[in-house]
Amino acid sequence: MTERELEELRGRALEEIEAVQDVKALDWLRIKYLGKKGLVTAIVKNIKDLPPDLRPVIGRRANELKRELEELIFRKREDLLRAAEDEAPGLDLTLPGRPYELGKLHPITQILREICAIFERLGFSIARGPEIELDYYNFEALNIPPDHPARDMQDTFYFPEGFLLRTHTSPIQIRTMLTRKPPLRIIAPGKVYRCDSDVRHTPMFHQIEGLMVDRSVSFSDLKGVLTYFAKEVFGTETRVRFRPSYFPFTEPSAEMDIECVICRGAGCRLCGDTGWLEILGAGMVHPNVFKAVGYDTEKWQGFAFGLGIERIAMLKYGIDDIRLFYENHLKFLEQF
Ligand code: 2NL
Repeated sequence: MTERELEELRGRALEEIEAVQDVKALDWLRIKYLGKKGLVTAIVKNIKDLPPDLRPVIGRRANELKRELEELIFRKREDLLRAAEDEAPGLDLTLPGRPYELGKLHPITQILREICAIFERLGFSIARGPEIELDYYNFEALNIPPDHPARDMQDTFYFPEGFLLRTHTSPIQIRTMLTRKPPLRIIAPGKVYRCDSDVRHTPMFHQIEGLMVDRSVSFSDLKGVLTYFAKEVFGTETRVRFRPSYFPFTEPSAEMDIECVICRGAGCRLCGDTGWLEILGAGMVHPNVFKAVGYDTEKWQGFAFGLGIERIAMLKYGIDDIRLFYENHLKFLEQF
């Protein structure tokens, strides 16, 4: 083995490594030159058989060549792997990303917010309160007598120690009146609970109540505000009517109907051939309620109203089964 032969071997190795196209072929080259029985390995092994004067120089050059080839093969492997990655079929970096499935608000939440927004435009602000209530705020302060059917175990969910699940959002208004002085314009949205379950009733549903208290609030203010509300939700063409009614917490009391959304007054199955649909109850706040919260009935007057969100949503969208809101079928929910 001479220096020239060693140089020729180096030249061939460099050429072959340069030309190689895949990792497997590169592996074969590594074995060919640097493996146990490889060409460079053999030279290092056989140094002892060379004439003594050649040993140092050939030995050094052979070891240098070994390290050079190791380094070269390592780098070549990296290049080949990177190139293979870039060309891998099915990886197209220019493709647009997978879009997120955008979630949306539950239809009840949508209508609830829409209705709140209508009253906020009229100067009402949103008040909230606890869903677990005391008998006093839910019934007593609202002039609901102890023998009233709503207080029955069959109608209200009771906890031990005098707690209950609120059956309407009126206790929010009682709490607000107890902590704030009139004049007052609030709406009280939220979940309410009643022991009731069939095609038209779920044990939990949503309500919005409203309350306006000032020095000279009249029944015509009530009619004006609620007529505006109905036309905002169901369309400006929608006619409304008020009928006398009864609630323990208002006097006089009324119910408001809208013209049937299906037959527009002609009479159909939805409106029971009356041409009208009941959408809310309302009235002038009963003096006993004002007395319970310490408001001077000579000075202050007010109107209040209450409506069920599910009912409004069902009429607006033509839904015939209230339970659909709570079954979590995406096919239903995605429509809103
Ligand atoms: C209905 C009827 C109504 C009220 C709720 C109310 C609240 C206070 C004082 C007086 Cl603090 N009234 N709320 C008044 C009339 C009717 O709801 O049918 N709701 C679904």
